[in-house]
Amino acid sequence: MDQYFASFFPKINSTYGGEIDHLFWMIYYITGVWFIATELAIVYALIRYRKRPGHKATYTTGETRREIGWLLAPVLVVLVLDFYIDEAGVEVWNKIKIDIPEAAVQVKVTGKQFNWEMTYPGPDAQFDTPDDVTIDNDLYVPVNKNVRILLESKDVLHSFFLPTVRLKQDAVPGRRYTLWFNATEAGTNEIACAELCGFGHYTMRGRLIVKSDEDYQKWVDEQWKPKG
Ligand SMILES: [Cu+2]
Repeated sequence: MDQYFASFFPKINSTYGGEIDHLFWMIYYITGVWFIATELAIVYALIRYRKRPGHKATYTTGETRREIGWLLAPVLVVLVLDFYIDEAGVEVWNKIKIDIPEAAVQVKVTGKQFNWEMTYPGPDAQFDTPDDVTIDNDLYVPVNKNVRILLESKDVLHSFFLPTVRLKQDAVPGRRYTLWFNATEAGTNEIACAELCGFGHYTMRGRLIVKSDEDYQKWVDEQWKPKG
């Protein structure tokens, strides 16, 4: 079943993408079953207790044990399922947003009206030094390596979204977010802004370019060629 529905999503290109999709489908099925159950109950009640000659409406206070049971039992089941979803979600949340691993590459991503600035620290691995290189909208990373993203915004709320990686994070002015991912397949993927940020919001489209080790090194050498 998951395989069938998975075709609605872009192909996963990260180590943790499968866990995000698993959470998505779990919540989808749990809420889907409850949606159908409640709709069926409503339709049943509409037909069973419809207006008919000789049937008087009764007033229910919901105070008898039986009535209270009917209210509390579903609440309890929903609550248990809710905690179950929370528990499963926290694990994935910690892995992706809290426990940031050591990374081979670090890039500062700055959202602004209306593009993404990808700033590389250069050979000295320090930001805000003369060897920094900033590229608009294209994010180059090596395949199968941990990449650390420092996310900022210059003006308004943006949302850095890598659909194939299954990573999405709001960029709030004045805050810096540390994110990470590890892409598992070389190729070009989409970057989008997932927060309506002004009239040019739709133009905040970028490319995540995942390169093999060799190609990535070539790209690095190209960017930081010794001058002279
Ligand atoms: Cu934006």
